[in-house]
Amino acid sequence: MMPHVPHTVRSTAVSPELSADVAAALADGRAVVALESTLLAHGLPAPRNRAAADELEAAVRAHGAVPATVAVLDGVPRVGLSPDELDRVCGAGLAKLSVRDLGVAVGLRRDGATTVAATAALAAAAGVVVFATGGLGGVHRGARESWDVSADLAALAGTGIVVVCSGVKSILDVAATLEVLETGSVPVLGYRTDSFPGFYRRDSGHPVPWRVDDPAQVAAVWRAHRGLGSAAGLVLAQPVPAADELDGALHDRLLADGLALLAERGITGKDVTPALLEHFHAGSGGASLATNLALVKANAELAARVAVELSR
Ligand code: PSU
Ligand code: MN
Repeated sequence: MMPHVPHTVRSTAVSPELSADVAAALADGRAVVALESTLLAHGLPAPRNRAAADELEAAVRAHGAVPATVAVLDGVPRVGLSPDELDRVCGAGLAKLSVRDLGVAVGLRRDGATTVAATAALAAAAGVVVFATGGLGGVHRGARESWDVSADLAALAGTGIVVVCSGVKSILDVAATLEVLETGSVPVLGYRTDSFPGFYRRDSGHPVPWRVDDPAQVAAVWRAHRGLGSAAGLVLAQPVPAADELDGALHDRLLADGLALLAERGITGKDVTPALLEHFHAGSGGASLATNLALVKANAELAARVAVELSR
């Protein structure tokens, strides 16, 4: 006789675990905004990152939406984190997970912070439509030789989510990044701007294809984009508030030094973005950190307003 196997799990579906307030909000059709954890774990220095996590969630709540910070903890993909879980995300040593790493982290029961790509994938799987971050990953300078193109771009082309960001970091090849977004059929909207923002700077020097001036327009565009059958996400690019913009000369100097440092130290792959951000924070005496915090907070606020509009 075959021994009786009490429960054989055949389904391989892994769905993200929702926090109670995120689950309740989604069930009621209320506004939810996903927040990314790589910017906390690898983009901001500890312990400032922990306060930032709370500030971003508070900014979302202040504008009428429920925040859902996304990460993988003990192999469980989570959408909506408790204070203890945010402590873990902001502590030392968390892996940086892009989409390709999600199955590995789940299969091996690891912890990890999610990038824009991985956050978008998990948020969309949970039914969250709006997501706020700082800057998208993109095509790196010298990508013709290094082939360094962030998986964020492919993820956006295939994931139905609205990403509110301040453009892409000026450390990237902005023109090439915009081209790849076009190839991926990802609409790019400037929020109250005609210029694609450059993260630390309000203007990357490249125009945006379209401009919108209020959250209702974003909601109308999103509904039409999806209604017409597109599977792609949408980029809503908002420049950093003018008062928080990094000084232009300081920015250009740090960028040139930072790129030289990368080459000198042979930094590649997923370490490139965190290393450059850290170089900016150290080299600007904290000015770039203030800029970074201000822009992410403004994006969380705008994302909440868009999510509220979409929940109507
Ligand atoms: N925006 C920030 N800080 C960050 C990042 C974005 O303000 O740290 C992160 C995001 O998680 C983004 C990642 O997905 O950088 C891009 O990394 P890569 O270039 O290795 O794909
Ligand atoms: Mn890369």
